[in-house]
Amino acid sequence: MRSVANKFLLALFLSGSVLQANSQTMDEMWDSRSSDQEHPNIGWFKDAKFGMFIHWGLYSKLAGEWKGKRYYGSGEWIMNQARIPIAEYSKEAATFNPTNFDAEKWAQLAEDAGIKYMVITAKHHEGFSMYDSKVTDFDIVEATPYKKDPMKALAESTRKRGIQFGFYYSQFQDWYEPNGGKNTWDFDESKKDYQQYYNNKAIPQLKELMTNYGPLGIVWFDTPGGLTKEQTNDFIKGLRKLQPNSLFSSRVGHGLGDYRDYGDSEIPATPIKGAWESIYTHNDSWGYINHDMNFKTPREIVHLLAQVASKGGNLMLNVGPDGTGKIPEYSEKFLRETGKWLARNGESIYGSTYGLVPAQPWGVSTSKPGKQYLHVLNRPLDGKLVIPGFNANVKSVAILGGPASVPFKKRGDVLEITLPAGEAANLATVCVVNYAGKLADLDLNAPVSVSNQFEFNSVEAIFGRPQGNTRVRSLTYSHYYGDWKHTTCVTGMQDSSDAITFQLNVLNPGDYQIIAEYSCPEESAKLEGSLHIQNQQYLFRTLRTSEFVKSAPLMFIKHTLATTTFSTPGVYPVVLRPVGSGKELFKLKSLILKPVR
Ligand code: FHN
Repeated sequence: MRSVANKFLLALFLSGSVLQANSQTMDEMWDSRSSDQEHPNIGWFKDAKFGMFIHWGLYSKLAGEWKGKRYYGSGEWIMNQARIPIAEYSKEAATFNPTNFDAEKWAQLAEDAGIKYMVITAKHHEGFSMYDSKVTDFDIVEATPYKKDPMKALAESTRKRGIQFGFYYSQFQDWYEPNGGKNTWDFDESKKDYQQYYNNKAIPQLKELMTNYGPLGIVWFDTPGGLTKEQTNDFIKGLRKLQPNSLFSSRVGHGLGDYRDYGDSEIPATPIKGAWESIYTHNDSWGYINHDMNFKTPREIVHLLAQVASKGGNLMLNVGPDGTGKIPEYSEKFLRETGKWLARNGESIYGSTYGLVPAQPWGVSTSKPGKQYLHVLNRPLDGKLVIPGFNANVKSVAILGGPASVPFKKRGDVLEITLPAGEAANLATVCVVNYAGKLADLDLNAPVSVSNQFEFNSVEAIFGRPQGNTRVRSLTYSHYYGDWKHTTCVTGMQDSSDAITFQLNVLNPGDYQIIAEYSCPEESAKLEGSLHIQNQQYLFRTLRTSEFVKSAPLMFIKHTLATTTFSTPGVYPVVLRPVGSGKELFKLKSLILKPVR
């Protein structure tokens, strides 16, 4: 029966009809691929490493303000945040006239930034189509004085520069349509017929996008709903017939799709094999907001790119053009600076896989056959990079875009590289270590380096070994609205049988402060905990910071728990546990070892 239903669904798909089913949540985890084989065209994606996301719609014209009230966070959600009735919101189209839009300028910016693929919103949740659609008049050609289709030009301008082009499509949420998902202020959600929405809008529009704009590198689905896993599989099969080479994001739903998208502004805590992508806003909003000036600097973008690449993934960074079609000045400026860094150091990013040198106080690594690229994000005071556990024969070490050979020495399996002076100005210096032999895969249980050559050494929660009820997990929260943040923390420690142990590889003896960076709600404040190191126990009492509520900020404090003296280099375990109260001690983000100067 099932195969008959699927065939029926496939036929319906191609004729534009899809069966309705129970909705699913945005948090639907990546549980299984639509097949075990990778998409035959996944290679360009895994090599590309750096993409540009563009959120551009009617919301860009509102710029985070409605009837004199300013909204913060996701500017593209203003219709929802302000619960603007369709009758009012749709009128905005009559004055949407993006005469500053210039496809060549946007594509050139992407090229200058070292970007290899671009994904732009064809239709976001607001339901307005930013392309010439025959399915609805609520689109940029029929409903605005602009009357042109910007997507045709952008597709051509990117493609001629060798940049893969793709569309973002909100396949379930559509606040303009009576049967689209999640407009609960104009409609009664319980009376909606999602099947009708898929039949009459989502599927016909996806067909238009996958037929009229040339070969698409990616179709980037978002906030899935209204289909079962089986129906999503058939939905995918129907689309594949239109563009077999196009890659589908995992937000098509049910853990399907051709590569995994993490949560908004989320990087996995450990290296991940396979094809995956972290997506970040450039400021705090996807859509343009004129009062959001929190733009990530070139250094922050480069460090973010290095962090993501060191774990094996792609970074797709979003820009939000304004209602006139202009990309914000600081997005242009900072992306171009990033491009200059990539022009010199791109070899360490493009085509790389996750690094085999575990994260160090100085930075992270990426890999290519016979090479480790060491991204120096935090320059050691003595200019010496120490890489413990480098069990391979080093042939040479160079600086990308700099000296072809820099001094290095090996003491056992410890590699030490002397960085040339004057590199500090670089957003991130990259050492390339050419080696023979095979480096072992990453051991996440390896001790974490601690050195007095840095202002501080942050030992992240993921490197802790939990005992008892203790769990290491990613916590999601936001500051404004929809500007999701993720922090991996040690959680669940409530009794003395619960503990977290870190193994510190102390490279330089001396005095160090031991600081816990944690979040602590009122109910856990003033609880006693203990820190155990070098046969010494240090007791402490927690300090209150903030409650853990997903839609509110999760605030952290840096609390000095102990001062200790390491008399010799070596591996030292440090154990944290509650004295025992039955309440969670705190949510530990990191342990910080700060050399006493
Ligand atoms: O609701 C959308 C949001 O507006 C934005 O498009 C992001 C981009 O990843 N996706 C959804 C929230 O995760």
